[in-house]
This record gives sequence, C-alpha cells and structure tokens, in this order.
Amino acid sequence: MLNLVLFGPPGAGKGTQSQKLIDKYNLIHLSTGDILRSEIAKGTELGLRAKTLMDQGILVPDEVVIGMIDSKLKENKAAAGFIFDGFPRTVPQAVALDALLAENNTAIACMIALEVNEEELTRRLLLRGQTSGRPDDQDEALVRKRVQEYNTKTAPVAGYYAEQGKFYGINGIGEIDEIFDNTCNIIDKYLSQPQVG
Ligand code: B4P
Repeated sequence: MLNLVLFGPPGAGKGTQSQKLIDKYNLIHLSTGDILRSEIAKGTELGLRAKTLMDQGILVPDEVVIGMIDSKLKENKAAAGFIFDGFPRTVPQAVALDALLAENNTAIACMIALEVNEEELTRRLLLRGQTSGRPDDQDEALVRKRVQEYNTKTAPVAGYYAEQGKFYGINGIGEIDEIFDNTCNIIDKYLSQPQVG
C-alpha cells in the first residue's frame, strides 16, 4: 500500500496536487476539509458543529476528524493506498493515524510538505474566495487566523514525521505541473526502494 500525507498551510496547494496524484498512483483521496464541507452541505449534526468552528478559522476537535478517517479507512479496505490531504493537522491526529494504519498492517510511506509563504497563501485563498463560495476564503483576517492555527497546532506535525525519517519538504511556489513533478520524484524514489515487510 502507498499511503501519503500531503502537508502544508491552508492554500499551499494540497487539494490541487492531490487531484493529480490520485490519477497517477490510483489512490483514494481523503480530505478532511472536503468531508467536513460535505457534512455541512447535508446539514448533519456533525456538519453544524464543524461549521461554527470552520467559519472562525479554528480546527475542529481531534476526535471528530479521527472518527471520520477511521470510517473512511474501513469503507476502503481494498484500496491501493491513500492520500491524506489536510490530515493529520495535530500531533494527536498523527499518532491516531499511525495506530489506525497499524491495525491494517500498513503505515505512512512519506509526508510531502508544500512550502509557501504567508503572503502568497493569503493571495491565493482570497482569490479562490471570489469563486469558491467558501466563507473561510473570503475575509483576510480569517485567512490569517487559519495560517496562525497552522503555525501553532499543525506545523509541529512535520517534526513527528521527520523523527520517523519520512518528511520531505518541497517548494510550493511555481507552476502546478512543476510542483507535481517534484512531488512525483519523491514518491517514485520511495517506490524504487526495497519495501520492508
Ligand atoms: P481544508 O479544506 O483542508 O482547506 P485548506 O487548508 O484551505 O487547503 P486546500 O487544500 O483547500 O487548498 P489548496 O491548498 O489546494 O480545511 C478547511 C478547514 O476545515 C480548516 O480551516 C479546519 O477548520 C477544518 N479542518 C480540515 N481538516 C481538519 C483536521 N484534520 N483537523 C481539524 N480541522 C480540520 O489551494 C488553495 C488555492 O491555491 C486554490 O485556489 C488553488 O487553485 C491555488 N493554487 C494551488 N497551487 C497553486 C500554485 N502552484 N500557484 C498558484 N495557485 C495555486
């Protein structure tokens, strides 16, 4: 199984690169942001709870997103692998993901982090806000709040994977296809190594 974590601040290009990676490597895309927005659209109780937090640029509780990922893994037991996009976003989420994958005798292959500065993130998200209809993309203070949440709660997750020797950072500024090629190079290098177990 090929399990990848696509990592980076809001607007770094995780969703954009995920779409290209799932086609090339035949993986299942698990975006906690997309799953939460679908719960909001359906008007479920979980969605209503999450919306209040997401509209403020705050992370939803760990147990909510961990439960969502657990059920998606169970629904897709025959998958060739997964791209985790926007998850894990805290160290407890990363620990829980390792445990869930271990239950299925698998593990994260690598974390690929898209590195983009705050000014470019803000520019991209406000631009997307003009067409996405996402309330969290439309207000500069809210966009900056999301980046601040990332810096305090999410950035430490990179260290968690670095300790396991699984962290790879790449420049997330430039042409989408060029960033995609650099991402594929990391994955292909991993796949060319003899796999343990
Ligand atoms: P997400 O849906 O994960 O949204 P995001 O961080 O804004 O990134 P996204 O993937 O959508 O954008 P992308 O970088 O591809 O999270 C939303 C909210 O949900 C969070 O704030 C939180 O409240 C909650 N949540 C989600 N997961 C959670 C978790 N695990 N725990 C707790 N809470 C959670 O692209 C952005 C824009 O940049 C696009 O318009 C794209 O076209 C553009 N772009 C991409 N690459 C580009 C490039 N190379 N050059 C120029 N533009 C580019």
